[in-house]
This record gives sequence, structure tokens and C-alpha cells, in this order.
Amino acid sequence: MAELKTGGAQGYLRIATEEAFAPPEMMAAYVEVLDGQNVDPGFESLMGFYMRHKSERATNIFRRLQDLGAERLADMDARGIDRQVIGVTAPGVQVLTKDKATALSVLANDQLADACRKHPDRFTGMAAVAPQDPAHAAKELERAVKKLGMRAAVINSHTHGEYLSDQKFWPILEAAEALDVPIYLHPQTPPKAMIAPFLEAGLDGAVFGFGVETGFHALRLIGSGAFDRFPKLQFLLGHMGEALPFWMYRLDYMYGAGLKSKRYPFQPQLKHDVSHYLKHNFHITNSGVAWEPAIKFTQAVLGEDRVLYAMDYPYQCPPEEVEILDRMDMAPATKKKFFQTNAEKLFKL
Ligand code: 1DF
Ligand code: MN
Repeated sequence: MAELKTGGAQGYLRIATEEAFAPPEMMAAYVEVLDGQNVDPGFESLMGFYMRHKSERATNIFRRLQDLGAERLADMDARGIDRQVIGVTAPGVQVLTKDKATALSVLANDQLADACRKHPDRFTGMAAVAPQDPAHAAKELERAVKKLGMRAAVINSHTHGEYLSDQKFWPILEAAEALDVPIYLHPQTPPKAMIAPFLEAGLDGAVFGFGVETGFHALRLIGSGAFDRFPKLQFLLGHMGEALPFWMYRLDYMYGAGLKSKRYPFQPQLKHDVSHYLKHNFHITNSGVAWEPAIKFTQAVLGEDRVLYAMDYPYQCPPEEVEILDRMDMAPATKKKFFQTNAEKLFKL
């Protein structure tokens, strides 16, 4: 295998779209949360591991998360990554109290924007927002897009057990639609009310709990009628759409059957089938899934313009995965959409 290089000699640039960073100040706030009372069990399991465990995995990831300079760029060079689209790592500011969360969202955006200004050809920013204060989040997203040049927002699934299906959060959706930027619905651990049986099996994190929580979140959002209210709004889901493309047929049948029979009278009647929203309001990345059949399946059911490359640096970044994806048996024009041009379009690069 040839050495991985940036620059597109293979016919496309590699743009990785779910890459994480953590401001040291946010990590300091996490220490306070972990040391405090009534710690969220998912947060304790996730960030308790990455911030305190002595394993090589935890210590390397904790260090890399906080770097927006030389080490990150060297890692990108070694893996042939031309550009990272970067957002604050899960659970972002969403685990904090409202005042700390709003302040740290501003700080995170200033820090990330600074790095993007220093390396405009390598980094693109996604804005952190604090859903704990929806009005602030909407304003901060506007600032991040208009003043700092960010091209998306990242929301790390639930906020203290609450979901974007709740209309109190809709000012954020309204702002994203008006600013014409997508929202990356990134996973985090399931909330307290859901997590106990996951924890007991060691399945609460990226291994499975993330996907359950975040796929469920996306479905709640679709079921809430948010996309009938904001029809142009675009969301991104990682990890092959948290498996929702594979569920599409059954979701259409069973969700439709539930609505038709008014089994849950509180559910709004939707204008379209569930699959319509997945095909019109979602883009999907392959973060964590360097697996040709899953990528091709998703391209087939969602359209090849809606499936994007992501690496998930620094959580999952073996160079072999880039080589595997380079070798996919796929028409060159389709592969270029996957690695490069779909991201250029969506993030206006
Ligand atoms: C992990 C994976 C952690 C992903 C992440 O953020 C994350 C992990 C805290 O392996 O614990 O973003 N991921 O997206 O797969
Ligand atoms: Mn991730």
C-alpha cells in the first residue's frame, strides 16, 4: 500500500467530518462535575474513563483532544486527512449547569475559531451551543457562523435527559435553518433514566449505548414534527446514521401504523413517512464504521449525495481504516462525493 498523503493524488481530498476537540477549560469544569455530588452515571463512565484511567487509550485520547496544533496536524498528515471538521467532544457543555455551559460554549467557539484562522486550509469549525439556554444557544450559533466563520453546530444528544423534540429547544433549530447550517447530532451516553442496564453490561458507551441513545433522539425529533415546521433544516448523524437507515422500512410501517390508529394521541400527525425525513433532512457520516457494505447500503437508500466521510479523531483513527476506504469498490465519482464534495457542499467549504 502506498503511503497515505494529503493533497488528493488519489483523485479526491479526504475531509473528515466528525473530529473532536476539548478546551482545557472545559476539562477543568468536567473535573468539578466528576468530583461533585449526584454525578450523571453516563458522564462518570465516559469522561471518568478518559480523564482518569491510566490506560494508553485514555491518556493518548485525553492529550490529543486538547491539541489544536502540531500534534493534530501531524496525525492528519500521517493519515492522509486534508481537512478536519471539528466540534467539541461529547458531552460538550451539555453536562454542565446553565451558566457554566453558556460561558464555556462561547469560550470553546473562540478557541476553535482561533485555530481555524491559523490553519484555514486544514480546519473547519462546528459551533458549541448550550441547549440549557435555548435563546443563548441560538444567538451564539449566529455569532459563531456570522462572526467566527463556523459552518455547523454540534449537539451531543440529550441535555440532562431532555431531547430536541421538546419545543423549548426549537429556537436553536429555527436559527440553524435560518443561518443555513446543519446540526451534527453527535452521540453521548444514555441519560440516567435509560442507562442502568447498559452500564451493568458495559455497553453504555460508543460500543452500543451511544447509537441507541442518538438514533432514538433522531427518531423523537422526527416524530415531534420538527421537520414539518423547519423543512429545510439539515441534521448530521454519525456512525452510519446510528443504524437508522437499516431500520427505515420497519419505521415507515410501524410509525405509520401507530399514527393511523392514533395509538399515542399526543403524537402529531406527520406530513411524510419517517424515511422521507431521513432522505431530506439528514446527512450521514461513516464515523467509526470503515465498512464498505454498510456505506454502500446507506448510499443506496439515502442517496450518494448524503453520505460523508468521517474519522472520529482522536477516538478511532487507525490509518488502516483510511486505506480500507480508499480501496472500496466504488465508482470514482461516488467515492469523491463521499470523501470530498458532499462535505464541501454541506459545510460550504
Ligand atoms: C468515544 C467514541 C467517545 C466517540 C466519543 O466522545 C466519541 C469512545 C466522547 O470511544 O468512548 O465521539 N465516537 O463518536 O465514536
Ligand atoms: Mn464522535
